[in-house]
Amino acid sequence: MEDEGITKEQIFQMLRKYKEKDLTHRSGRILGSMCTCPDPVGVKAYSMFLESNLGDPGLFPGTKKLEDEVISMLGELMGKKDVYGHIITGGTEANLMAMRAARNLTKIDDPEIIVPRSAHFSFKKAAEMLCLDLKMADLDEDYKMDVSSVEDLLSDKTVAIVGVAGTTELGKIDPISDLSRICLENDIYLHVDAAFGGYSIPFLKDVGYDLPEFDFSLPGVSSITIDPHKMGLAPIPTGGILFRERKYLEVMAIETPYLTEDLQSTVVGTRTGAATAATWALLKYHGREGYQEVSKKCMEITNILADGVKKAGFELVTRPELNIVAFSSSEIPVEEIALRLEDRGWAVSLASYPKAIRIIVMPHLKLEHIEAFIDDLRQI
Ligand code: 0PR
Repeated sequence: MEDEGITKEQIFQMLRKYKEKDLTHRSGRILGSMCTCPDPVGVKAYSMFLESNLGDPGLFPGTKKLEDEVISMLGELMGKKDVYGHIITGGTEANLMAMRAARNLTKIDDPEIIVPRSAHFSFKKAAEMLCLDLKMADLDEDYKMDVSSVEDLLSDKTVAIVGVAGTTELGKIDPISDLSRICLENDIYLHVDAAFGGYSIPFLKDVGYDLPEFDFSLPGVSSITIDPHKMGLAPIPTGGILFRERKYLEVMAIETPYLTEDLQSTVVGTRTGAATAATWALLKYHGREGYQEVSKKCMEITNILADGVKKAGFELVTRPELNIVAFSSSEIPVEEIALRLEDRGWAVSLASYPKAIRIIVMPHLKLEHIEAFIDDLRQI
């Protein structure tokens, strides 16, 4: 730090230089991100509540009320209006909270959790931090969690099973209704990671897509991760964790001696209320119909992309269930395809299992971007 400050003009001129180096979702060139351009309504709501700290909610009762309303709206979307939860930093923190609740509920020594091989790496972090033994269930031929593998891994040390509704790499929905049955029969905590799919599966079902049950309407589901900063169009960082019962928050509550609340269950202490305001504003602004439109458009473009990829001579890993297309080639290694696409200005990402180019058709991707991409693929 210099001794003397510089002018605002100098600062913002310098900041613009840094920002110019960044990619922007608006360009339509970012194909491998689960984030998108934040909706301006959410940005405005976010900026109104920058000062608000939900870590000390007694000082911000208006924001706390907004959070209660958001949790109830998200709960309703997930099949149960009276749920308990918080708006937090994202899917990683949500998954960590769910695993912490599951572990704290039992008194099992050397606790284990079962996650699908396709689970997001946040479960590896959670397992390490919470001293949980991570058991990976196999996937079936459609890259969904194999129920018989889950049954093989079950033991008297299992404290939680995790299913994913919208996997990170392929957008697949695990057989949550089977997991719900297994968890009820064995009295085990079931967490559904719908960080990506939570804001699209219900809306796609509304408009006629045939997608499986995955939420609190299944009686075995204990908690759900649902991220407003993915398909919910909220500014980052905005995640959501929902619990079926209050006891799951209570088993991980820590006393907070000098704050306006006595107990705190979230991982972070000081916690922005801005993310809550943005989520509230966007749910009200778009309504169910607005979000149906967003998801439907993404799926239409996904299907056009999937057809285009095949016509350009590549092989789809699997039929897209949500708005992710993964493909490879028998002739060119995927790393080489990615390099050639990068040379043409496309920021793609690679799926690890199986190895493939992975395109997430987020709301910032329009038909013209996908058509230009397919043209480039053909030339490759
Ligand atoms: N659960 C699922 C199913 C996810 O896909 C992700 C993230 C998480 C949990 C963790 O969420 P947070 O990253 O909010 O903690 N999925 C993306 C991924 O890791 C996140 C992402 C977004 C990555 C934008 C890159 C990017 O440019 O691939």
